[in-house]
Amino acid sequence: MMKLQKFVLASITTVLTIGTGLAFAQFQKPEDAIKYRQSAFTVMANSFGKIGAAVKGEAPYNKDEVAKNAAIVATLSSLPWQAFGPGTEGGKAQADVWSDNAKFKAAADKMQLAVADLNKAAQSGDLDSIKKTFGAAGATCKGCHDDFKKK
Ligand code: ASC
Repeated sequence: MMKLQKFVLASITTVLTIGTGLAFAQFQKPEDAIKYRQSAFTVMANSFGKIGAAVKGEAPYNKDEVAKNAAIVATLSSLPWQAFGPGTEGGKAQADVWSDNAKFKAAADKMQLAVADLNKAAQSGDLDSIKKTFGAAGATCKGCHDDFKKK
């Protein structure tokens, strides 16, 4: 085999080995995955709730605070999903997460788009847009909970 081909093959093998290793190494036990996803949701809910207080007039609207919290929500919104892998059933997740995974993924994507919109509005500081996008984002949280979270 030519040197270059050998190098490319070796590189691909290395990347695949490391990638697969990480995928398995990330969560040693299902409980670790459950704790990870619940923790991500907990931190998101904390920031989302703070935005909610400002949106509902329960707390003064502070542009920087809302922008900071919206950025936290937007950043964390990509994290929980990797912790719903096969074999991690449990916690407050309904079995439908795994049995209807395409629908769950679609709901997850919808939420991530909605909180990205909220973040954009929050960075702009336009309270009307923040209110609108906050409502839309909250609806994606609730929709997914209705379908996939145990009461
Ligand atoms: C929150 C929170 C949720 C959503 C949802 C919106 O603050 O913790 O899960 O909003 O209640 O309907």
